[in-house]
Amino acid sequence: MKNNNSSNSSVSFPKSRFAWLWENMEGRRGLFTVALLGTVLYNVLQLVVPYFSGRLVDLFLELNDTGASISENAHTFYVLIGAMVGLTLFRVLVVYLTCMSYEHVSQYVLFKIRNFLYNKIQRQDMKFYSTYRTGDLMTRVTGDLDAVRHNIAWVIRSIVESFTLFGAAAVYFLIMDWKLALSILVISPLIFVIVFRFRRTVAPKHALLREKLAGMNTYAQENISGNRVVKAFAREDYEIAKFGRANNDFAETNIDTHNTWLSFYPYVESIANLMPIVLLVVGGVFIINGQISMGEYVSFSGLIWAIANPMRQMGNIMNEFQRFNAASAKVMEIYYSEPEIVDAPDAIPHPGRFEGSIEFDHVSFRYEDGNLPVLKDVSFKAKPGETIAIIGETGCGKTSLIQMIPRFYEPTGGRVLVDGVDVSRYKLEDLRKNIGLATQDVLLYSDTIEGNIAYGVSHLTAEEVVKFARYSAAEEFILKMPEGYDTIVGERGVGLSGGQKQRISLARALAIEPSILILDDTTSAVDMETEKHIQHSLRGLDFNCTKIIIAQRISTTKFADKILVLKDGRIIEEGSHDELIAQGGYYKDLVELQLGESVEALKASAG
Ligand code: DUT
Ligand code: MG
Repeated sequence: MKNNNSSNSSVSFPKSRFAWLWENMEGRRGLFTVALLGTVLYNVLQLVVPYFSGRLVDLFLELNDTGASISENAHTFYVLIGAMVGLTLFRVLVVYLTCMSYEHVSQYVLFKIRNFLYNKIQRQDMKFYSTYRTGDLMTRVTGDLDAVRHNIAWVIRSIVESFTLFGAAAVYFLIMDWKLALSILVISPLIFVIVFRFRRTVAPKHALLREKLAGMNTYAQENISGNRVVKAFAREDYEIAKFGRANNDFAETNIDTHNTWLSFYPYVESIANLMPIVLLVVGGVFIINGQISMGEYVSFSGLIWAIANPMRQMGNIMNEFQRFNAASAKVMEIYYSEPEIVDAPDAIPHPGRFEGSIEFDHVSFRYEDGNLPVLKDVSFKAKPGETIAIIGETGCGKTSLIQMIPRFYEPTGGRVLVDGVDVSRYKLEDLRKNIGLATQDVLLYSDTIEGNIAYGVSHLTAEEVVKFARYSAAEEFILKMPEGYDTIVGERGVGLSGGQKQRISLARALAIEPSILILDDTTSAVDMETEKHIQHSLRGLDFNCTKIIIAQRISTTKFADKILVLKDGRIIEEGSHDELIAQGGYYKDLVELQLGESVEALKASAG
């Protein structure tokens, strides 16, 4: 698998990140808006309490006899205290409810996008799967998506919070005393300059960090699923060291990313700390001059944090926002990806069975990432019910050829026709439902044997499962299994031999009673006797079916109506077993090689 998808964060998407989030919030947009308003509200309320304390000071403390003034104005005093306590409690309630709402909305969006992505990934074509590494895809639906969630639950909230707090405090200061307010606020733009510089430094680090994480996940995923190979070559230490390096690399990148803020932090902190000093000096002078009251000064200094803290918080927010930026690009890339092989807009529906005729009409093909043509001007026909065998040395293009029939790939030249119609004209689902495919590397699901056989037709009865197991000569070994057809196989179940797996995969392909059956080296791992049984049942299937069989053994190809000999992507010989032997070419040599005797000698001994 290639890794050419690592850093295309510059790709453009149909929607901006925020428009995309908004789109996925559908159903919870109202709640999210209310939460945002709640955030604005509780931050404004944060300023009201200091306002009241300022009023208290002015009303009572500035007088000479505080005790006497409190007892005289007891009513006002208690109202002010009560309002402060009441407002604080109310504010806590609003904070609680808004936090719950953000969490709820973020989980809702996470759930929605994750399902959407899974759906997207399921429907991708072969090219997608050879482009993206599994570990990378896993990272997108887990870690990256979580960064998106975090953006809703925390980053957006923090931005609104900081700006409200700062804005409200600034307005409040300006109303109280614009000169004192300006002398403090004039410092703040400096912080924005620093934070934007920080953004430029940290953004590429987050992109890198995200790649390292995906890389590490890919190592882990490949080594866990490929652990038999690791063991076979006794490469555990090597793999552990390799993972250790990836892990270390990730940790270091992480530290580096977080340290980035540390190099900006002293400036921001100094500027933030400058504000109370300015207040002390300028405010002090203003009090002496009588320009502001003591109470106003108390309100100012009680609120100076509302200006300074959002400034301090900016770095943190920017950091998390860049993480979201890097991650969301990865998520959106999959979100907006489209398979290249899709139904034509005017695709022909074909709900029923196909007759099963196949025609390759001057088909050529090359893989997008390969530079050599894999198929060159391949033409042949198969009538409904016929058996076509394809033989040829490894890498000559057999698997590539059969992948054109279910449209896993599309020819770069020529056409593939099924029932006389170009396969690209059918609806993909209708076409593929009619094709039973047993691939070269067998993958069984962690499910019962019965479940695996019935994978393509969930309503298959137990009798039918047995029937298809018999066709593929699998019944005997299945019955010897601890729980017969209910034995769990696959990753966590009992192990099966290569030939056993092949037979289950053959039964699975047969179970859909396809109009076209494609077997890619499906009997390569079974013994001659079993293969004979399979060949026999394939000839006697109780449904009509055109068969394309890729094989290496003459015993498999012998009974085919037509044998195609493929060499370097070209058909070099074509005909029945006898015809090809008579022709005396590659096929005849192969027969002799496999039988260990010359054809002539065999004929003579047969008499
Ligand atoms: N190839 C690619 N990309 C792929 C698959 C194959 O470039 O995703 C190349 C490898 C090979 C050629 O295409 O050179 C044909 O491969 P194919 O898998 O069709 O060969 P085969 O005839 O099925 O070989 P085997 O008998 O080993 O299965
Ligand atoms: Mg192959």
